[in-house]
Amino acid sequence: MNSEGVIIKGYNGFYYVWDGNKEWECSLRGKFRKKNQTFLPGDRVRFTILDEQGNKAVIESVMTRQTEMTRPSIANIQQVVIVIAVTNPQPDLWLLDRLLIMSQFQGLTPIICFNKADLLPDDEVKRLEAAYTATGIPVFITSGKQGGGLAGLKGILKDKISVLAGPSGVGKSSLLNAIEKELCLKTGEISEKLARGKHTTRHVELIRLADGGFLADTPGFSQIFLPKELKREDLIGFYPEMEGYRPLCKFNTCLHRDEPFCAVREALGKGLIDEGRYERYRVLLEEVIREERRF
Ligand SMILES: Nc1nc2c(ncn2[C@@H]2O[C@H](COP(=O)(O)OP(=O)(O)O)[C@@H](O)[C@H]2O)c(=O)[nH]1
Ligand SMILES: [Mg+2]
Ligand SMILES: [Zn+2]
Repeated sequence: MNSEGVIIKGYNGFYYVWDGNKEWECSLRGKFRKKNQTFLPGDRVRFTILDEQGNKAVIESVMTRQTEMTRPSIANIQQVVIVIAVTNPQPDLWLLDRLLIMSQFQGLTPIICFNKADLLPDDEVKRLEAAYTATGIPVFITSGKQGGGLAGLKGILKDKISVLAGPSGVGKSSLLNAIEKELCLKTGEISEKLARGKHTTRHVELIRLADGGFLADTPGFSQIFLPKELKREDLIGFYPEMEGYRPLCKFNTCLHRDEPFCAVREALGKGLIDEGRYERYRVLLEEVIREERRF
């Protein structure tokens, strides 16, 4: 009998495939080994059932990947949840803006999550959120520790393959554990990871969500380089709240620095664009220009 599903992890030469109802331990046909073809979590595969009771099957074919992400290697990611702590560690808005550029550049939908909201007064959290309201990018305020704000976040993760990104220590693994715990309570599953109390980020794995969809954890990182192919005049296109003004600039080569009749700067002057966002744009623009010159 044939079926299809999504690889949620590879481990010890087996691939674990979720078909919408249960998990199958799948081996590979020899032809894949000969071709040295590798499979990633997120890959959609067709498989033949070998042992219904024992949940054993063999993978027959893999469908074309829509997206492919490295470090960690995951196929068919649709959304990137960029997690930033409102404090402890201090919010790194440079990294947030770089990740927003990167994810859009790769064709992935960004989502912002300001976590550890329990540690900061509401008005200060609101101020962080306000800088990103005009972007139209969804912003969630959460506390992975106390469970606050998780309902909204879970809503947007439904039926999608999403990945958590952001610096280390911001609470990515805690968020994942909080979300997975609910799945286990709902389905009565016993998770080894929960028994151990903590996720490890060594094995790349998609975590099933209770309402459908998958979420993967990633280890933190502190540095993100902008894509080498990014051109100076295209950078503004990754600032959703600014790019709408670009066609109104007098010169179509405008980089929105100090050119006359720049509609982006006029909007900034009217308070329609967040100053911090614009200042970081200016610095990242110089970085893009420096990179262009190196090649
Ligand atoms: N106060 C508070 N602490 C949190 C929250 N989320 C995570 N933490 C703590 O922050 C630390 C880092 O969390 P972790 O999930 O490992 O962060 P990761 O490196 O991004 O995966 C741990 O000590 C957590 O208990 C939160 O929402 N509120
Ligand atoms: Mg972690
Ligand atoms: Zn301009």
